[in-house]
Amino acid sequence: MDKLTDAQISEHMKALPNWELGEDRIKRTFRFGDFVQAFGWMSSVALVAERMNHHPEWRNVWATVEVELSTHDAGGLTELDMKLAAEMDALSES
Ligand code: H2B
Repeated sequence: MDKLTDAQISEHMKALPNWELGEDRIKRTFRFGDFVQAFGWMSSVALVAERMNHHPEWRNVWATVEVELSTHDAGGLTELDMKLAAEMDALSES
């Protein structure tokens, strides 16, 4: 999986307005109604992540989940990060 160029990253970020672009990663904090909703969402995301073989860095505190995505194998952002971010957004809306 190839690292995305700055131009490709900019294009992807248009579809991910709730995500913040860092040096080599994208970040978003998800807020849910309570711990069970947060952990339920994490469980759904875990299945998607495992299927993609692409795994999030995340931190859960009660109803909040802080997520950072990057592709360590590529040393930066790839299509996989953008795909997982979009899946996370979609699952948080359902
Ligand atoms: N997840 C993420 N986010 N980045 C990776 O580079 C990565 C991964 N690599 N999940 C995979 C697993 C790799 O470590 C294994 C060995 O396939």
